[in-house]
Amino acid sequence: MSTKKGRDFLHRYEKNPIITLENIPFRCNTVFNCSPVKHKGNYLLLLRIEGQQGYSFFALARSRDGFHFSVEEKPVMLPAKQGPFARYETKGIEDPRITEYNGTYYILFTAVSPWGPRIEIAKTEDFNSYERIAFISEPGNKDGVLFPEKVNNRFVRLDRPIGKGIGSIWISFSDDLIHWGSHRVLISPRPGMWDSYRVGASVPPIKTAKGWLEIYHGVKMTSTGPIYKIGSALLDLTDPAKLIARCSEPLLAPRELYERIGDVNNVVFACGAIIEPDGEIKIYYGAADTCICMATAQFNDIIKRTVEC
Ligand code: BMA
Repeated sequence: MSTKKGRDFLHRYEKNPIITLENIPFRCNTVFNCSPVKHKGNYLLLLRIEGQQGYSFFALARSRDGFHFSVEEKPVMLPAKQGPFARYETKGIEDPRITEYNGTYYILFTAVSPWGPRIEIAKTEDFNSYERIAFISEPGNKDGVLFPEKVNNRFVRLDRPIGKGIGSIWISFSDDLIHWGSHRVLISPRPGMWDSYRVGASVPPIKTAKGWLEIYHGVKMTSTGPIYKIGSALLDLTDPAKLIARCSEPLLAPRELYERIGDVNNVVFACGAIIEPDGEIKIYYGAADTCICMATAQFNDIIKRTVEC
């Protein structure tokens, strides 16, 4: 791992990208936003793959070291073709985000249909079989992330409803993971800044002594299109509807060619991270909607910076 500082707070793995189209054992268009988890001593990545037809689905990659992955022969979740989920997944399933809860891995993802994107929840215990549970939002919502534990006896999630075209991060609460309420706005775009156009939750919130750390994405609109960057914020531990800190600078911005050029230029987009026993955080991110990369930092440094900057 390079110790070179570069222009970003996160350190890119020097052999990025870690997964490209070449690593996928079946024909497809791109592989990008993915969610990592450590399971039985292995690193697993639930990958968003876009097929040649243009819609997305999920496949699984496995690794012993977190750097070298092999992708399973067949996708693990395809858009449902029949049953109650099918009509809301006709344009694909996107951006999985995994949260472990008592040995069950819940996956929040975006189901896309002609009515727009909506958030769906599924679960797996073994990463072999996956069970859809419910839709947990109406259309016009995406970027759902589930907290890893209940707060004040309720499940908590963040999401990104797109009311009036302004994408802010909202928080909601639930007793059963299916019915959600008490919705409140939490983090909004900041005029003039790198996250002035839209913001959305990226990594499921991570508990720290200083609060819940949320690694989110922020978008700035430019004359040639949007630029997606990764940033950080802290939410109050016992009242996560309260924002206590938000870094003014991003943690990572698209700079390398693989982040600059792809199906969608200028995108770094995370859906999950792993914190190692030695305190390093590995953030897995999609680059330019075309490949998967990884970047690291000392987790405590991110918390410190989020509070101070
Ligand atoms: C967002 C999401 C991501 C995607 C990004 C850039 O709205 O849909 O899946 O990576 O746009 O295209």
